[in-house]
Amino acid sequence: MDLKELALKVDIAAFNAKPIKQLSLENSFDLQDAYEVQRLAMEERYMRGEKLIGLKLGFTSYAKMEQMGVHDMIWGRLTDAMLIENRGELNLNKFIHPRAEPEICFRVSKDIHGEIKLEDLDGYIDAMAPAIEIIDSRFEHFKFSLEDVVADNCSSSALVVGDWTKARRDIGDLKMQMYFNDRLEAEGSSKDILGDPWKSVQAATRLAAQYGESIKAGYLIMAGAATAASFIQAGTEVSAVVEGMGEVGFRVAS
Ligand code: OOG
Ligand code: MG
Repeated sequence: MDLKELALKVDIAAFNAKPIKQLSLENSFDLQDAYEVQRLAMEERYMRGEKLIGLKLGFTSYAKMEQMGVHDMIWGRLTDAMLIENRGELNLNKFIHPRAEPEICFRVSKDIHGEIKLEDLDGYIDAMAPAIEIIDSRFEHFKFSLEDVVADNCSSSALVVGDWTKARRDIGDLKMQMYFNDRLEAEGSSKDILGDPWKSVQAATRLAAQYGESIKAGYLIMAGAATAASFIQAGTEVSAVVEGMGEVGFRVAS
């Protein structure tokens, strides 16, 4: 099977915001192949001028695993084209069926080579911020297998990052809320992210090393959603609050 062909399929689906059938329905490929499809699909984006700005972890919370029926941690790549300014606007025409989820974002302050131990991460991360990830599966009905979603760069499509605060370790139980037009849409705790979001950062260093991706100073690491994701609609003001870190938000254009 031609992995490059699968990569072009997901890339074109993302580029045109047109859903496709799950790749796994007609192709048999394993997890390692899926990460290779993701890498090849990202090459297409880089060729169009997009720049890698960081990594994201997925299915780091039970709420997300249950919602999507996938029970293994996954990772994907973030590019500058996915960034939405805090309090900025998101235009739905570039998306298929986008959903939003509340997250915590970490900022890398020093190049990371290889896996870093949990207790040594302080030397590499200088700041953290409340964030919202907008995910948009390229597969029909937002349905996928583990291999499908990995090939599709873990549904990554956009992110909004709030104001940075100095990184600290004691963030193991912070309330995380997402609001749609000031109505509480989802609520969880940072402990729902692997028991401690720093564990997501640790996992990112392990996975990046395993797959030969480098993590550079200035990169962002999205730790994964604390709650299930919700579909967003035109005209909605979406915001997220992480206890002690402040608020982040965007408006869905109408
Ligand atoms: C896959 C992406 C999962 C998270 O934070 O758990 C993810 C999906 O749900 O489509 O980003
Ligand atoms: Mg996410």
